[in-house]
Amino acid sequence: MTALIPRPPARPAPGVVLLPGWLDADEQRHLVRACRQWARPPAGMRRTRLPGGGTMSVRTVCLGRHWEPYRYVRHVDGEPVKPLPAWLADLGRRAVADTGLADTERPYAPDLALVNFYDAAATMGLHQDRDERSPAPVVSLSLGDTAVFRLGNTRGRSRPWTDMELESGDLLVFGGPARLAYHGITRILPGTGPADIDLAAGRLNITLRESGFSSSEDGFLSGGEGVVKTPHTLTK
Ligand code: MD6
Ligand code: FE
Repeated sequence: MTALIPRPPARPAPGVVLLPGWLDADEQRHLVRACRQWARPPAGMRRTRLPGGGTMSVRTVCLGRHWEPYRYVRHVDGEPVKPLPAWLADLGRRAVADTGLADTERPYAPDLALVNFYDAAATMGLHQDRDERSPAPVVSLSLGDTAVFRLGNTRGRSRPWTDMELESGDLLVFGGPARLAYHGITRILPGTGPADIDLAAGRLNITLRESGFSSSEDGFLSGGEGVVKTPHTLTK
């Protein structure tokens, strides 16, 4: 919802920048419609099964590389993962630039995205994003219902933490000393999303990341799967 009082940019921790309302309604609608296409099979949106036997409450579709606990692969159910469109990588680059967190030495070059859909009951437990090898920031875009995002610390799942609301159109960039901070979604506030972005209910979150893996390294060229834990270079 459009705030009556504009929310100012925030820097809740070193390396974390929130730019409220970074996406306008047209951009949000475009992203929602793109997510709807990506969600279709093959390699469409699904609930992720956890090794302990549980199932995540969010539904996920990945672009570029598929995340499964706790690695990135190029195929899902035998189908190739959909590519990450260049326009979405460009959007990620612009996002990082706008937060001032860009690395002057090296352009931000995301090669994968996770798209998560939350219904009113979905949450995401406190976790670290640590299956990437690149230290580059994670770019997070929120669409639809407002979520309560819990930003914790790098030591563990206990306090201190800061709760903040992520509204539709908000950009959150997560990098630097916070890159490995625990974080999660404690709840969704149903009915809070904008009416004009073609998302009737729920919340979409798109995170863009640099895997830090070369395309040959994860078995793509050899046709296999799984992350090979060998040193890599940051050259393409
Ligand atoms: C979400 N986001 O907003 C979940 N991870 O639905 C994440 O897990 C996340 O927003 C890394 C960086 C930014 C994020
Ligand atoms: Fe995360």
